[in-house]
Amino acid sequence: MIGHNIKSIKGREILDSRGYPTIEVALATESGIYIASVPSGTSTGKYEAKELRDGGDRYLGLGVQKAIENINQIIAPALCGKNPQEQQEIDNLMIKLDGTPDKSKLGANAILGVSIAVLRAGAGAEGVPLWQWIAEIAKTKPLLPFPCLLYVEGGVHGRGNVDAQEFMVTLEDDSFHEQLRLGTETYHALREILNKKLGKASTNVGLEGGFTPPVQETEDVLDLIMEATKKNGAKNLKIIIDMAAGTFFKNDRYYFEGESFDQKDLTIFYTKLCQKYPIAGIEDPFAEDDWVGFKGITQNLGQKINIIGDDLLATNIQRIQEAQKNGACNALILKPNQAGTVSETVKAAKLALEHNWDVFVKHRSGETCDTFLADLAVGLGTGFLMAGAPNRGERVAKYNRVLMIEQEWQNYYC
Ligand code: 2PG
Ligand code: MG
Repeated sequence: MIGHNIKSIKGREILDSRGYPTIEVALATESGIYIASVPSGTSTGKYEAKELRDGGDRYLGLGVQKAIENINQIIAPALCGKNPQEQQEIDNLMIKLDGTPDKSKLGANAILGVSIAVLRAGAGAEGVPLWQWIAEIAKTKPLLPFPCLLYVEGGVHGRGNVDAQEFMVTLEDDSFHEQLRLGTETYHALREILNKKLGKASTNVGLEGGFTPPVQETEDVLDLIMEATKKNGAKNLKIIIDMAAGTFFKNDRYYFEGESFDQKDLTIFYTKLCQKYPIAGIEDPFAEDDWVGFKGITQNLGQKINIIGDDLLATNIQRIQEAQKNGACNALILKPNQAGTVSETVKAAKLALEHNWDVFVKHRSGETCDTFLADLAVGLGTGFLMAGAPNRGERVAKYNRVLMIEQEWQNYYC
């Protein structure tokens, strides 16, 4: 009889897709070794669980050796011998060992790496794919997601072009693989248009594989995307923009495209965009503490489009509850590293789903090739996966994992 209890846990320092250190965890049971790694953001919100970084000169102060020491010397001894299928109990134990509200003592990066490795070991003990194990522990109905493909990047991801951070697209078709094909062909159509109109350098890509053309205005980007869609004959295109408005908010004003806006003017700007383009959602249209701005836009546009809380909600149960109580938004960005454990991530998703919110499982600008997000989106049945452009290995890895699940799916449901 093979034992499934945790035998050892080890952390190591690896690089993320931006060339900054992050954590990889290897967890062993008698039945196997389970690996997990942790992403990291650039436009990080202040309500996220805190990553532990070393400071000093090494790796520009971004080393994670202290967090790894916490894994090897504090978390591992406490978890060895435990049954990895007790996800909630193990996550609670790590939260207790940390003892801070934002996981700043042991580091949310340390805790999340272990939490995902435990989840993988739990699935291994059960002998089922990860997405199915997630559905089992979360008591959710699995569903293949729509890919929300990133086409253009600006703001702090794109370096000096348009101020809005991300322009994403969903396209309707019968299956995930057809949606991915159509979306990817349209991405290549956009590359051709950019090449022709703005020269080769305009198809350089940003942190998440989106093009970073030298255009300054949101409408210019949207026109280019519409042109690419028409060229490719793609139907039912929907656009989602991540404004990441916190990145251009200062002293109660929004400094955007060479002008300064208050909440009312910015809402008018968004309303006009929605009248002109097929926009399905706006993520972080206002800064993370601007509840007034969020409430206003949800009242105005919330019937028609998703007002999506990312930095506003930070995958945090209390903030989601607050937003539901006062109608500040109507959709959730779900990022496991904002919460810091698998169990809290699951709770956040369920809270949103029970409220009939759309839930977008989302990557970070600093990613690894870990494909956990794909299983998470399928297992929780969130309906949407935002994993960047169909370009850059760490982005494509997640979409490719859904393609694999699509085939596994046949064995379970067809
Ligand atoms: C966001 C994320 C992911 P970052 O704002 O939604 O695109 O950006 O990981 O840089 O915080
Ligand atoms: Mg965002």
